Amino acid sequence: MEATRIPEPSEPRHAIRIVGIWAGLTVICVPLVIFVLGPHIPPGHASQQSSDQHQINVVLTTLATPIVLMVWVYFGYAITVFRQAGETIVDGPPIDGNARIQLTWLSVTSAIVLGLAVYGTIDLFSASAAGAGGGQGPNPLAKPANVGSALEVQVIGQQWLWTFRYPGYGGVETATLALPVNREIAIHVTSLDVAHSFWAYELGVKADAIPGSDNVVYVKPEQIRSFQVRCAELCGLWHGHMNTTGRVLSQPDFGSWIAQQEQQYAAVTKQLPPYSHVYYPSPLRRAP
Ligand SMILES: [Cu+2]
Repeated sequence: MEATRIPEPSEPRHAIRIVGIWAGLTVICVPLVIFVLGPHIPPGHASQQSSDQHQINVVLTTLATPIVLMVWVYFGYAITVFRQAGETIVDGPPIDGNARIQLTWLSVTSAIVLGLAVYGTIDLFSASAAGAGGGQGPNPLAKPANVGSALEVQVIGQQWLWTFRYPGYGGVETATLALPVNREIAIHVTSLDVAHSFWAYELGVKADAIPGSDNVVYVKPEQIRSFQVRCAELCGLWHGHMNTTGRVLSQPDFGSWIAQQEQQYAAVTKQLPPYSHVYYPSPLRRAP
């Protein structure tokens, strides 16, 4: 009975073949990922922040491509070439470690992970990313340079709708969100009842809406267009309906829109509590 299969002298150099197939596919696929798939990777270019996230997603997908190809090529090669032809199942030779493969594997993966950590940290604080805030409370670490001149807009979540407040325009509260293009905007996100999450994915913006918290995100819209606003935190029965459509307007259009809102809601604005970064509505005064 044959215990182990001794490789024939004519056995092909499998490793060289596998690496050759992998290298060929990598040379073909990486440019395809960058130039063909890349432009379609979300979240697009609606704002400075979404462009930056788009670029990072393209970098990550490009880096993942050779790794995925290596897994697929090895898998395909193994099931094609190393397939057991007959009935007998024979163990492979007992291999106890391979220093060269282990060293290569550890150094390549360490270089990728550490390189991405440095790249991500530099990008987070760079002028081009402009600090998205990230909804990390009232004083986020990464802020845009011109944070002082940002237009403040408040997003208020409640079961199950969003309202928006503009403290620079008499504290008017609106049912739709409009933002001026090419202007730094500081979005202050809070909630009146339970945890929600304000997510405007085309703008590259997401922040938790927590009662009693003021979570700030920064965004600079760069395209005149509409965008989706969704709640991204399960917040009760009608969570799935907690969405609306926001608009990025030209600066003159935004000026006339907000003037119209101020006029239309003047009587309501007088009844609102003064503008604040958080509100504590009395539970007794809420609708049953
Ligand atoms: Cu929700």
